[in-house]
Amino acid sequence: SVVRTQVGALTQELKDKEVLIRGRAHTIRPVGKNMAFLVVRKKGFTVQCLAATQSMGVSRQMVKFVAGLNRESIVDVIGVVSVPGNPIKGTTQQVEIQVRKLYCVNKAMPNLPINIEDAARSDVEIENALQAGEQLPRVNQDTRLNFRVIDIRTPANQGIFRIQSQVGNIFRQFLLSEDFVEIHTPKLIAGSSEGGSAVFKLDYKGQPACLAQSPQLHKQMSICGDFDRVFEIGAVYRAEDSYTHRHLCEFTGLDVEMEIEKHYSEVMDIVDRLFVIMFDSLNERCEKELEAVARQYPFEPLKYKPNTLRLTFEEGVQMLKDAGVEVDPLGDLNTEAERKLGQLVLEKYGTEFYILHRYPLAVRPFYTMPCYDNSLYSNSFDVFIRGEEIISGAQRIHVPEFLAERAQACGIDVNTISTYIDSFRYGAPPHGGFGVGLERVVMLFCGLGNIRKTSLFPRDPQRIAP
Ligand code: ATP
Ligand code: AMO
Repeated sequence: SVVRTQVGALTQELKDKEVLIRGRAHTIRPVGKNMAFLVVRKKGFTVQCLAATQSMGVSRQMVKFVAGLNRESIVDVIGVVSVPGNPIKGTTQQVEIQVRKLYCVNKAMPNLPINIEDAARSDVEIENALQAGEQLPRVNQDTRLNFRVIDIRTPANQGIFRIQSQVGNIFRQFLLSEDFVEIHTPKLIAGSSEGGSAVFKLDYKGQPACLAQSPQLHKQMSICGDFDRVFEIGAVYRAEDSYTHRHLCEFTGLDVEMEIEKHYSEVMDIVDRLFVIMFDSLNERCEKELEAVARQYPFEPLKYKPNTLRLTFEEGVQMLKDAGVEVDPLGDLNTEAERKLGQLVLEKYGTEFYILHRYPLAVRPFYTMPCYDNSLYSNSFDVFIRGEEIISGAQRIHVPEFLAERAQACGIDVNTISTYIDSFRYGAPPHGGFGVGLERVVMLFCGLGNIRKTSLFPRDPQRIAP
């Protein structure tokens, strides 16, 4: 009887057993008219199958059929497992299947727009081949993204999105275990939630509306509604107008909001514990995936400490000044200064993950609580991996009159957020929270230089397809 099994489960223990596997025709190599090798791939595992007229009663016609398969077609292979004398090169499974029958379940088109092994090649491989006088095709990013369905079949991409899935899982597991409630806030809202112009506007049955720039207003309103601690994993929309390596027009936000007793450090404590557990768990659960990513895009494992370093913005500015970098002490750090500070922190403290807090109030959103001791600064923070921002967070203003005043001062039309401001008139506890960009976490944890690599179907100012 035939054993239905998976490519990844094919071991030498199955020797002489007849098996049925389903997978893709990864590569096809005919040898003369009487033999054809077919490598079948499933979930990143590969096995070599041999269709030969000398064995299993295979006809010449059958060999021709195998030889003529289009790559990436879906096939069912029935055959007997054998263990070859010499190790098989280039497949993950160390057995071979002697094909008895083969069905093409659904065929792929003959010449795919990109080849998996071209898309899976590392720059180093291409350079080495060049040195040896051989030219290997390089698939550029736009082509990859245009044919993303094929591109995401590469081992590195399979790894990236399995890691991404784990980031979301670990986030949810940790927060549920800390008594947070998962919420789902509306993505169609009346106005901008972050201030600024990067908003997608739309017509909501005759009323002006927009796509939520964050769940900010509604996560805070949920706190006013007596959920002490909430989180959300959801889509965030930003009408960014410039094309950068780290901005998308739609990304996944991991958002947290919680009551606090006294100090915004309680929010930073959650960030600290969550992310140390996150990194430990990723290293543990995603070993294979991280290896697959590193094989194509080499990177050093992230350096982090069991207790996350916290620096004040003023301390950060001083470190930059000492290194000869001029920055506005009450302005924001630009991308270059953030990177430089990341380097300085690594040299001085040996970590690539740290929190910078007490930002100047002027560069934070209207809902941010000023510092009690100095209103030029605020009870807020950003969190960095390898010198790039992954999180913004803060204590929020919970006094309605002050909130309205700050919104106005920041140029926001208070009418568009009146229900939000009113929420604080019904009694609101002190609270704070933060927002994480999922794609940025994966990009920076894996040292990838472009956020399009960690977005399954990225939306940027130039792309809304596929
Ligand atoms: P966030 O939206 O959380 O603040 P961010 O990474 O966009 O994340 P910002 O504080 O907006 O951070 O900006 C930090 C720096 O990043 C800016 O000083 C600017 O140099 C650069 N930057 C931000 N947005 C853009 C953009 N759309 N295009 C180009 N550069 C940008
Ligand atoms: P902020 O605007 O800093 O804060 O966004 C939070 C985090 O989201 C990510 N991010 C982005 N990722 C991809 N493409 C973008 N265009 C983009 N913009 C931001 C970053 C950033 O750190 N409401 C606050 C959070 C809070 O205080 O709770 C907010 O939205 O990783």
